Amino acid sequence: MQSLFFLCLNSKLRLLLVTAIVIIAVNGVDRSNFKTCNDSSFCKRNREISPNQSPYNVVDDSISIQGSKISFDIKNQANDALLAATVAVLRNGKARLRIKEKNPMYPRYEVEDILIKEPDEETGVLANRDDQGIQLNFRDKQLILTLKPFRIDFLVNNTLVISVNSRGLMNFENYRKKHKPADESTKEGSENSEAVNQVSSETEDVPAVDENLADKVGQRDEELKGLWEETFKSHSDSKPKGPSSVGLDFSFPGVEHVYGIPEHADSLALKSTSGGDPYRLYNLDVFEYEIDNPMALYGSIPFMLAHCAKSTVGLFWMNAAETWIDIDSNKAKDSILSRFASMLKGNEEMPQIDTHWFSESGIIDVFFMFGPRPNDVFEQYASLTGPTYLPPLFAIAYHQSRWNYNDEEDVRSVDSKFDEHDIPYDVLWLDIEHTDGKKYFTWDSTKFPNPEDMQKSLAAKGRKMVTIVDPHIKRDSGYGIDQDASNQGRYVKNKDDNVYEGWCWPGSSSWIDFINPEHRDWWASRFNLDNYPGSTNSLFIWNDMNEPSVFNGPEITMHKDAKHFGGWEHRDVHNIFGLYAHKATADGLIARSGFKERPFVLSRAFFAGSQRFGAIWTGDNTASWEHLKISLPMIMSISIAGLPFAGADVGGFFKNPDEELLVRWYQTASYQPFFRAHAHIDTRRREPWLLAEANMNIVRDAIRTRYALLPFWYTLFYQASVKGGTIIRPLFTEYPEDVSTFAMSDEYLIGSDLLVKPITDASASSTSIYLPGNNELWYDIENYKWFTGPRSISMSVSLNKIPVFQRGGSIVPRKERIRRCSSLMYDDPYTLTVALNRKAQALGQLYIDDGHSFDYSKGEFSLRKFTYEDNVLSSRPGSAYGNYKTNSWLEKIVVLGMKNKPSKISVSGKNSTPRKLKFKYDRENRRLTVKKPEVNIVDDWEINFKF
Ligand code: NBV
Repeated sequence: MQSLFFLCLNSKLRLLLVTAIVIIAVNGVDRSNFKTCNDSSFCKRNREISPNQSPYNVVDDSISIQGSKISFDIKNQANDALLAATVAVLRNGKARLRIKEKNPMYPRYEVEDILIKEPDEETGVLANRDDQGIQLNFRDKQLILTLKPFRIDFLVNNTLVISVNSRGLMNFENYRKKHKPADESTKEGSENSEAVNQVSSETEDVPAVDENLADKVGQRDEELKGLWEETFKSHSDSKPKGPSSVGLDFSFPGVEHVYGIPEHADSLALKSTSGGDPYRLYNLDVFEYEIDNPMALYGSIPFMLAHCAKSTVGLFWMNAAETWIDIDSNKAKDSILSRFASMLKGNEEMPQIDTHWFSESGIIDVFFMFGPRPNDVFEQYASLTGPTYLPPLFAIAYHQSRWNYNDEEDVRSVDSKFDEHDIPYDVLWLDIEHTDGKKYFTWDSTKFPNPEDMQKSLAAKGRKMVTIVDPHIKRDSGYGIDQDASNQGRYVKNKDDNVYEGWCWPGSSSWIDFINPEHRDWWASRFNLDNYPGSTNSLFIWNDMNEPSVFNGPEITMHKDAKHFGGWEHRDVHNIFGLYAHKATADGLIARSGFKERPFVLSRAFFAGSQRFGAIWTGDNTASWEHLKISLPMIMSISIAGLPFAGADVGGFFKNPDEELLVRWYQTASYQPFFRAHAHIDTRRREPWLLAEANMNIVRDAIRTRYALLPFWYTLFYQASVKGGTIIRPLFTEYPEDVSTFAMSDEYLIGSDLLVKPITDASASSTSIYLPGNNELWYDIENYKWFTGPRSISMSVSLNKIPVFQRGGSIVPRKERIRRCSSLMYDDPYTLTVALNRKAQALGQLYIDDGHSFDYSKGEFSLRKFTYEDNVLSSRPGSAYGNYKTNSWLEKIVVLGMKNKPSKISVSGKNSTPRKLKFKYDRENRRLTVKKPEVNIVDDWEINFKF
């Protein structure tokens, strides 16, 4: 009703109303816009299931075993509904469970395009069968399938690590006809009989469904509301196919900490949800989101990591519908089957985390990863959904954005102010106001009359520009994109098969149906230079609002009964929609370059696999200390879930940060993967030079430190792009046995070699830092003081200090000649900081390529391995061979932890005659500086230290 009323208003009134809604909401999230579990019928239904009464049994004579896979039927004893299941053991410590309907009345959505390939099945799997079930033995692991009730347990080294349906919360709502209560079935034209007719006439080919099913389930339908239609506020969901949720419980014995399932503004170690709402995964545009709660945000990755000192396992629930996850801490003894009791002897109070996952539609398709360590799980997960793409170098440098830089003069002035104040930056961003009336792919010709020249003058300095392109299209017959999309039928449809219309920035809008691969190709081709007038090759893209955000839709998003390609309802594909928009945009940039250049696209919505297409950020945060603090666990959780290229708006999007907060935010974000300042249109300007000079100097230092470390960051991105895994890392992932790190998220590692403790409290004059690792040495990168782990230290932190330590045993590459942007530093020489461990050894890597093209995939890269051992620092090819040449040479080596002064240092190498090198030794700080080794960084060479 409300939406009808809304659409009847004239466009000016509607805009006023939207502005009013936005202004009213300025004081924090309006929770009434978003569902709690109680407002969602499938959430309530699944949460109300009583434990230990599972009606699901494996049908004995349906079982077949083929190699590493067991296929079987599961019967719901309550209504005789049949499910078809397979559980397969996969290569490299993984397994997969799939449960579908045996004879579905309608097809069920199965997520596509997320797995990078069909996973390989494990070989050499041995099967045993008895009357209770089946056991598969593979390497040091076992899978035990119990038949009655259906249950699966995984053991690693004879220790139970995951139990499936051990609490009996499994639920699979088979599609069915609407129940006709006996007294109404005879009444002609009753509401129920209409609905039944509707369902049957919609399905041309309804397969044989157990006729009793509708009645059996129907008894319960009467008691439950929201099965066949659901309303939220003024919105009604017509649910043309009725209820269809799927749910399952997973327990992790021995575990006290679970992580992941972003995106939530919450702690790193996830909290128990008992007594509150479950964690929710439903991509939503939450205006002024609040921290420390399980409400859904812009992105969803249904991946969870369960960790304890002895083991780590991962779970990926591959479902793109709205999903809720309950988490509870328990004691293991209650839920372990008697057949595992022997494993618990003497340890009956073992902790356990119980989780319960349920999605509104789709199938059960879940992957298990057995580690045994966090980094192994990350690799296993990357073998499924892919590692991060390798971004172009500029993308990991500093970005300057705000809503909005007003016109070409503003752009020119901001750009030149960076040079004037000697602050490097790589990318200048334009928000929605750059367009002609929010028609994406256009320019406001008064403010931006010469966009190509504007980009060219940035490009002349080596800089890039990003423009925003949202997925909602203004309905305007004079707008080419709308004309084409309308005429070619590329829009999402509403439940009545008309084009879906909603309200967004441009006013009345429709949404490209990115679920259709042809529409994605069409969208991608919009980025050809000819199709996007005013764009150049140095223009990159930002996809905002792609959850999708629909101002007048339920929960500010699309109606669940809207229709997509393939007949899928929006309910089935909601969480993957934004990923497809992101992918299509990235594909467009790749195609624009003739498939030569790596793309850069920032997306707000994301799903499992988004790491392959670009970066994401944590959306509309607020300029507060709490939001600065929460950016750490938020980015780490996203990173754990396979998406390392993430960041938060520097300074906070809403409101005005004071100078101290802004300085601290720059310092923090300069050590986070995606580093962009951004601000709301109503905030005061806050570019670095607007700060008091002393503060501007600190911000400049923070940005310059980032530029110096770009070779280190780029090498980490390369490593993650090959193997998967994180870039910024919670401490427990590198020190998995150190229990004191398990809930720690106020400090983190970059790779495994730099430890950062951002200062996220106002007026902090000191901080305490935990330095992990038995006998690990940690060197303060500013004053080279060293400390031995594991221990906590306290350190004073004046405004210009952010504690960063280099791990003893590592070699970190830097470029210390900071220029206006990253591309200008391309041929610059390197400095290697060699931090010795207790055995006077160190190891490091450096990856180099052209920084922008795909040529690296044809061998045009160089990967170097630096080793310091037996008083020799050597450079050798790394684990992958490439033949990339560079002019960059090694200009300095700093050795930390050098106990004695060398008598002589000499260099020899393939392309250089042996020479003595000059050096300086600082006894007090045990620091040695070797000057001008002057060897090419990608050559083989050795530097000998004589004592
Ligand atoms: O395009 C305007 C903003 C953008 O600046 C921000 O970064 C996005 O997260 N956008 C949201 C829409 C409106 C926000 C109130």
